[in-house]
Amino acid sequence: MNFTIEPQQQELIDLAKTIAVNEIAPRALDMDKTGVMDEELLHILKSSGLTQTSVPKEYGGAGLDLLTVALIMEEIAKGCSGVATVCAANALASYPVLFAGSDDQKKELFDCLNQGGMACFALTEPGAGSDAGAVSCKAKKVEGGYILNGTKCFITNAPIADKFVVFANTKEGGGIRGLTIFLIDAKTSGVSIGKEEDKMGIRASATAEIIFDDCFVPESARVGKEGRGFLIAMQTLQASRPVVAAISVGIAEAAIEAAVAYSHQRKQFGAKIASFEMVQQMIADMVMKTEAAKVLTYRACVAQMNKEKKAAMYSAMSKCLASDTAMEVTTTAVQVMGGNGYSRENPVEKYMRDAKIMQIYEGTNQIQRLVIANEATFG
Ligand code: COS
Repeated sequence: MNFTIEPQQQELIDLAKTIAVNEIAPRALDMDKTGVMDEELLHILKSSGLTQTSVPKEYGGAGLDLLTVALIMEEIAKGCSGVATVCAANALASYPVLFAGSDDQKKELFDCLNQGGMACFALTEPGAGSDAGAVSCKAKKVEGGYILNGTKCFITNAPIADKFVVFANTKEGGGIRGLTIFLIDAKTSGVSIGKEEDKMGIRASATAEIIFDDCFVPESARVGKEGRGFLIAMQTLQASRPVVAAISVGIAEAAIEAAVAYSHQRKQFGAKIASFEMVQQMIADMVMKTEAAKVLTYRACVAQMNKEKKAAMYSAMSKCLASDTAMEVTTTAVQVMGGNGYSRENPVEKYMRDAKIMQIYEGTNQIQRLVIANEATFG
């Protein structure tokens, strides 16, 4: 697999690495405890361009390709995957507008992100998770626009977002053919933030419900045609799953670094535990599996960038393998570190809790296997 990274793009990857080491990692355990993103850190991320990785050149952004976005998120995730999730959620919200939005809508969203604004992708509902077509949030056509009613849940960035990219149903009976996308300002009357989740991991990222109560939006808020929302949602998730894979790789790499450092320092039976073959076997497996996940992640980015026929399958494979690997590697890192790994004084138990969501969000790994099997069997 050949790929080149432009010097300008490499600069941003290096900047992400520096910020992860100097600004993110030192705050990660505190943010994990409080469940609140550090305000100063968010400001640093915004002013460094790390919350705007999806903005194209023609709208004042860096015009990064997917591989560069993934490499940036991998670096940020080494510092804290909750922070990477906050940055990646802006990209996730951008894709539907990039794929189907008008010039005005692109200006609205990307100007907002360029000025340090935040966005969220609001698809999931209490009754619509894996079954993304079961959205029951209604968008009723009225003169001049639509009236939205319904509740979205588990929405990353909802409490801090300025713009919501919302999936609602414009068809009477519902179903995937009625799914329609709207770009909605957070200050719109009839929109409110509901329950905020108290999560197991990625606690630096805020996750909440969004409630629409007779919320009127003008026709100009509709992104693309009525009924095209499911297709755009699938295209969006296909593009963003390799980013989840990259975040997973970042978590696994951070866990390996911590476990290896510990194995050099910890002595038992009169020797450093790094010299014991059973510990070496654990570390060998961690490194080998993470490297395999990394290669597949970059391959999925390239497949997506080249619009390859099997891009959806590569995307699903990368997300599934990398997140399963992150879960396994972080669990093994806790094992290498024993009681100290289990203590909240060390970051590996946080990595383990953070890794779990990677197997769940942006499509469970069961859904990824469904996508892979469909392509491998019938594609
Ligand atoms: N790109 C473009 N179109 C796609 C697509 C993709 N990657 N995947 C599916 N489609 C299209 C299909 O071609 C089909 O179109 P036609 O009916 O015109 O042929 C349509 O979408 C329906 O596809 P399908 O029949 O496969 O839909 P299903 O209802 O069976 O659902 C899964 C497919 C399960 C894969 C989908 O619902 C999914 O990804 N669910 C997980 C959702 C998710 O990730 N949620 C996380 C919350 S968002 S952070």
